[in-house]
Amino acid sequence: MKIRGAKVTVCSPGRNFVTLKIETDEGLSGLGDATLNGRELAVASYLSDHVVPCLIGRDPFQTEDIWQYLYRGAYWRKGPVTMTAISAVDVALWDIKAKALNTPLYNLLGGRSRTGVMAYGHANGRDISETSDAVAAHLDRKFLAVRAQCGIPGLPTTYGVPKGEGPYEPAEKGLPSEHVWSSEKYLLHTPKLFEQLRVTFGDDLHLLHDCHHRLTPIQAGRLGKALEPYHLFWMEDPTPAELQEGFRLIRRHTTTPIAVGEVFNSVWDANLLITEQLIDYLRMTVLHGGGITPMKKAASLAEMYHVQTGCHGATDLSPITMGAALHFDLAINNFGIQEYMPHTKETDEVFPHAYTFRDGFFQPGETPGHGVDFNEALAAKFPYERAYLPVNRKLDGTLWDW
Ligand code: EZ4
Ligand code: CO
Repeated sequence: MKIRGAKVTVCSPGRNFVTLKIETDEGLSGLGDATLNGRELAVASYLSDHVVPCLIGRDPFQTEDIWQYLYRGAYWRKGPVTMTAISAVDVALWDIKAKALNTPLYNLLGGRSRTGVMAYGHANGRDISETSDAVAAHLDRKFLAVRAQCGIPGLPTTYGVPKGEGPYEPAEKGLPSEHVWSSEKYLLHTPKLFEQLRVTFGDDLHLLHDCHHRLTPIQAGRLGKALEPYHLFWMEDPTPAELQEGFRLIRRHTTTPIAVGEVFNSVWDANLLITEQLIDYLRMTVLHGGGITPMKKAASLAEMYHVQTGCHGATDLSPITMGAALHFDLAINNFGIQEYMPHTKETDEVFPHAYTFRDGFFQPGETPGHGVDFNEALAAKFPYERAYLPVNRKLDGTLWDW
């Protein structure tokens, strides 16, 4: 079998997605997601201008060699644009391979290691009572794990909290909006949220929280310590992780489990975090982490150091990534939890998929490949629309992490 061609499509059925379809001379095709929130067109160009011409004529079964060809062969290594593009190729090739062998992808990754993939949903609200209602709505839908975020008194808006009605979507149309931030107000308010959630919902529910890289390590240590009585499943992205050593300081102060890595694109972003056991969950994905090929390796390294996976699964990861991630989650031994945010109805129609959710767990489905399809004709009705994540400033205007 040989790769005959590949096509990149950018569409916006509610938000922007970049999709790669690789076609073979035997009629089989595979799909990969290449979406990089707010920088979609850069990855589309990287693929169509620089990668697709190199794929023609290659054997799609050579997932390892083609990955190395695109990673080592480019000379310029790592970085989110490069690694997202490589991921799209890698996931599409694994999809082709599983389809050719007529088996669901998880069978090529080790087979079924568990009965289902536990996922957590997002409960957001402008205040504690709204967030509490959102948690209750997740319990009605049988979620066993919920991430809770809420607005902070004294701050007009908070990232992660919807401004209007309808499901929450991190990117906003047009140029970036701005949020205002105060770590002091946040640190005072957040323990009150979790105190109330434990009073209302008891101890069994898994509760998670995302700090969006906004704290210094010592502030993160303080928050983790304050949250210990409410035994969180994890505290996510407590501090920016470019300085991996910074997590030593957090670890010295708290036993609250730590998750990090949704912005990582290489195991080299997490080598110290893993080997010094500074984190409990690695959030790198098959999308931004360069595909299934390197994620298998990163997960194996993590397994040796008691680190589990907790793949990022926000709406900017297309259903193709969700499908591929669920096969990965089902197969590896050190899976921890999978994030889930609902896509729009239009997105689900553009990407018909085999995965299903029931009683707190996802199943990737038994369709050969990763089980996610792409309706190109429908996608053409939703052209690209400029959209960005918001930026975040402290009360005095200083640009800060989000
Ligand atoms: O900010 O997906 O845990 N989930 C998150 C998301 C991310 C966006 C970035 O593209 O933090 O909301
Ligand atoms: Co996050």
